[in-house]
This record gives sequence, C-alpha cells and structure tokens, in this order.
Amino acid sequence: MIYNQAIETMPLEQLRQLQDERLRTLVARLYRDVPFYQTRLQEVGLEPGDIRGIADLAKLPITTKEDLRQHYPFCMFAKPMGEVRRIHASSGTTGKPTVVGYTQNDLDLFDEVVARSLVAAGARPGMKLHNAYGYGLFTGGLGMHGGATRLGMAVIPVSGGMTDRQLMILQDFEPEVICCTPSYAQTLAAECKARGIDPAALKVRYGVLGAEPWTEAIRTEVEAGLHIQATNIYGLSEIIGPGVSQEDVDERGTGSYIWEDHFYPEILDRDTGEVLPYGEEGVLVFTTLTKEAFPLLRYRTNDICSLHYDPNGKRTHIKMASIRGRADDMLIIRGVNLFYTQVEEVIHEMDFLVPHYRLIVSKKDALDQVAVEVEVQPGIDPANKELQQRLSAKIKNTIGLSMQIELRPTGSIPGSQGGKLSRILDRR
Ligand code: DLL
Repeated sequence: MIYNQAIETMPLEQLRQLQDERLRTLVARLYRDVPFYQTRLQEVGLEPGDIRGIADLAKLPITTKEDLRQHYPFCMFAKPMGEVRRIHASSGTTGKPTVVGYTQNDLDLFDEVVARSLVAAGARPGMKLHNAYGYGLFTGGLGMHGGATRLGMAVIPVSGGMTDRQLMILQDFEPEVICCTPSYAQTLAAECKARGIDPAALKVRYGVLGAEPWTEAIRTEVEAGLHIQATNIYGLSEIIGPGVSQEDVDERGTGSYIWEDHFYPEILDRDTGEVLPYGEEGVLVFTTLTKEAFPLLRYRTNDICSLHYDPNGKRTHIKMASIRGRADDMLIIRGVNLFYTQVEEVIHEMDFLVPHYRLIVSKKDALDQVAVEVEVQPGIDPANKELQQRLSAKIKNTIGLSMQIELRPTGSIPGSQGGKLSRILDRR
C-alpha cells in the first residue's frame, strides 16, 4: 500500500513542475509577508520574479539556526497569530529553544506526511500505534499522533519513559506498530530480555524509529530484540517535525524517501556552501515548499548525509542516506573528524559486542583523546584483553584513531530513558 499513490509515484518531470510552481509562490509570499526574507532578497538584488523554479534555487540565500535565534520567538512567522493553531519548540543544547508555528493547513500537511511515512513503515488502518515519542513541545509525540489518526490507526499515546508501563502496554494492548527513538527501542528490547518476555509473543511487528542518528548495528539488535521490522523516520521541528523522510519497510537499508513535493532537499559542501551532486556527502538543506506559518528557504539543518534517486524503489521521490551525524556534534580528535556512528559501525562488525556504548572525550597533556565504553554480549568476559585489542585495532584501521577501549558487562551502560540519547560524554 502507498498512502498517496498519485503524489508518491508521480513522474519526476511532473514532480519538478509542481516544485517549480510551489517555489515561485513561496518566494512571492516570503517577500511580501516576512520582513527578514524581504531584506535578505534585497541584499542579494533579487525580486520574487527572478525565481522561476528549482533551477534558480541556488541564487537564494541560506537560512541558518542563528537567523531563527535572532528572530526568537515569533518574528519569522509568515502568518498572524490569529491563524496559528499550534506552536512547538525544540530545545537546543544551549540557550533559547527554536520555536515553530503551524496553521490548520500546516497541521493537515503534517498529518499527510506522517500518514505516508507510517504506511511506508508497514502500518495500516485498523492497527494500533504505541506512540512512545514524547508529547509536549517536542514534535515527535503529537506529530506521529496526528498522522496515525489521519491514517485510521488507534493511537496509544504512551509518550516516553516509564518503561514498566511501556512493557505492560506492549503485552496487554497488543499494538502492531511502535514508534520511539532507536536508543529507547534498545532499552525496551533489553528490558524484555531481562524480564523473560518473549518478543515473538508480542503482537508488535513494525518499529518507526528516529529523532537521532542510528545505524545497522542498532537495527539488527532491535529487530531481533523486539521481533519487529524497524525503519528510519527523519525530521526536524523547523521543517515540520517527524515525517520529512521515511524508509520503506521493504527497502530497508537503501535510504529514506523525502516527501519532496513539500520539502525540497539540497546537499551543500560543509565548508564552501557549494551545492553538491547526488551521491556526495554534505550538509542537508531544506526549502519548505508549502508551509504557511513558518516557511523556510534553504534551511541549513547541519545534518550530514547524501541524496540519491532509487530506480528500484516503489516511489519516485528522492532518498536520503541515513544521517551520519550533526555537523555540530562532529568531534575533531587530533585532526581527525569523528562521528559516533562510525564507532557504532565498527561495533556492528564485532560479534562479541552489543551496540550499547558511549564515547568519553577528555584531554591529556593538551591532546584530545577518546575512550569507547561498550557492552559485551552476555557470557563474554569484559576483562578479556584479546577482545579489547581486536576492537582497538579495528577502530584504528577503519577510523584512523587510537581509542582507549573499555569493555563493560551487559546492561551496565546507561541507555535511553525515553527520548534522545547522548552518546558522547565530553569531559574536556
Ligand atoms: O527529532 C523530529 C522527529 C521526531 C523525527 C520523531 C523523527 C521522529 P527535533 O527535536 O527538532 O525534531 O530534532 C531534529 O534530530 O536535525 C537530526 O539531527 C536529528 N534527527 C531526527 N531524526 C533523525 C534520524 C525531531 N532519523 C534533529 N536520523 C535533526 C538521524 C535524526 N538524526
């Protein structure tokens, strides 16, 4: 099943025409309604009529998180508050949150893209959704809720945390679909095991996991540990929330479809800002083609990935590879760039480890160093020096950095208590 067959399988040429029209209308709207964008366009000598379509996109200025910060909380809204029906915010690591608004049409659009995503993930009308994303200012809970309701699912609004209750609901309410962060899916899988709950006896079959970077290591673990097929859902508050892109359950590992009739993606070189061709890795940038209350032109997400069209896919829309990490979370250790997902990939190749891990960054004699704390499979001795050396050598060979290795017993590294998990402990 495809939720919106006409749009999701639209021939690319037609899709491009739709995007061209939408971009023209968007630029005219932004010029008229958002003083920030009027000034930005004037600064580069552009008038709305100069943008005829996607081919002209690169002429337009980039919008950054700093721009949003300077217009905190509502100054980039393109509609009067009387037309706004909901406000969400995402808390950054420092300072004030990023605030976003939705008109009724925006909320309808949000429901539409999440409904498309849920269907791609395996969900169907009539199924129950165990929604363990946090409800509140975070877009995850309410965003998934709206899309599931639109699809005709029965939503169980569990929200994040209180793992005992989550397990009871999984057993007693028998949801077929669960959505939560991948790290929380790990916690739930570990708890099932610890309590002797047979995951095959649960009715849950599909997991819709996102809100943080994850790799095949975690997919393998949670698919076995919860007896589900797990797909990736990506999104960010500024663009809409969850449902900017979604992996198809039958095409796992080949990237997530971006609903590009609404969110037009580009990949830019991290340093030069130049637009990169498909397949190359860089910073993901989105233009919201249809959003009303909080439209953005070429918004720099800071997420690192690449884009490609998949000729074998069920849909025509472009795919994004899984996110390697956020540019701001990239560690630079003795001149080597490091994302924690690289370590996760190495862990995946070592059959004596489970992907429960964290990186501890510290300074010794003015040099940065990284220690990897990672759990071993049950029955393996964490003091085994030979295994430590194997991991250390593999990391050195693949990533190019020497890291201190600390093998830990199963269940000893703190996991997610419900939401996003921070895998880096910075002691510098
Ligand atoms: O995390 C929206 C969301 C909720 C997505 C539920 C998926 C599921 P923010 O809190 O604004 O919104 O955080 C957005 O989280 O820029 C990425 O860095 C990261 N992120 C989100 N999804 C993924 C993913 C929600 N599937 C930021 N893979 C984004 C990797 C992700 N990183």
